[in-house]
Amino acid sequence: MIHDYIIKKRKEHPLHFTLLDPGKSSPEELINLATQTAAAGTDGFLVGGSTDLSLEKVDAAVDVIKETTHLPVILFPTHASSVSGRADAIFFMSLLNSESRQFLIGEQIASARWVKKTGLEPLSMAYLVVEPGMAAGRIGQAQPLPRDNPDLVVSYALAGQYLGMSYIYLEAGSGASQPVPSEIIKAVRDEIDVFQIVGGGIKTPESASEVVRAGADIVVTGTLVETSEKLKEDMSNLIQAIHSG
Ligand code: 1GP
Repeated sequence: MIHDYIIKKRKEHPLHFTLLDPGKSSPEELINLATQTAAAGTDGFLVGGSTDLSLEKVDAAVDVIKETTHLPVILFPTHASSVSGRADAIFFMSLLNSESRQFLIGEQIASARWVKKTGLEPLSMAYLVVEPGMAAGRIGQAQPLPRDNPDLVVSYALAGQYLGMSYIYLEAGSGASQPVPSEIIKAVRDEIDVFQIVGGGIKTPESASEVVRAGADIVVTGTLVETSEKLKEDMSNLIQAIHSG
């Protein structure tokens, strides 16, 4: 089970997950990205993106990543229509600060029976979009949570925990100029007992270390993987900073 894998690994060190977007990279590119990030020490892969991905694209992406590495492949979906039954698990998530019922519970209802049928392991997650939020905020129709209001983010995170969610994901948005502020990560860490995932705008070992020191259990990076010219080296440095945090 992937949840058990995460519990076990977290006892050793904070984790790094690599986000791969089948809307941005071809299957051939995904093989290269997965090979290099696995060699650099990533702990697992998230597959998803904010664009409208077809099921065929996600299926193909999951297949090539699973053929390339033995690491867990977890769906990070936007829509029920692109939930691939070939992954190991799915972040079964509700965007708690969305203003749209669709992202609070609609897509989840639409995918629930398919998750059951395919045997995907659901990892229950509260997804919180913090400013600037980028495409995740726009597409998810979120009112991004203010960067200067840790108390409000704690209220959302606690609500997620009390609703039974095992993971709280603080998302600044892919390509954000700055990660979620440390003050927010610390405040959430102090109040919740479940796993804290942080992503969006993390591009350097220094910013990754800061996020981990503030209290992230899992750090997600996507843009760096797509844009780095020395992928293996950049990822090794970033992942080392996270693992030693
Ligand atoms: C997006 O948090 C992830 O959902 C990753 O963000 O692309 O900025 O690394 P980046």
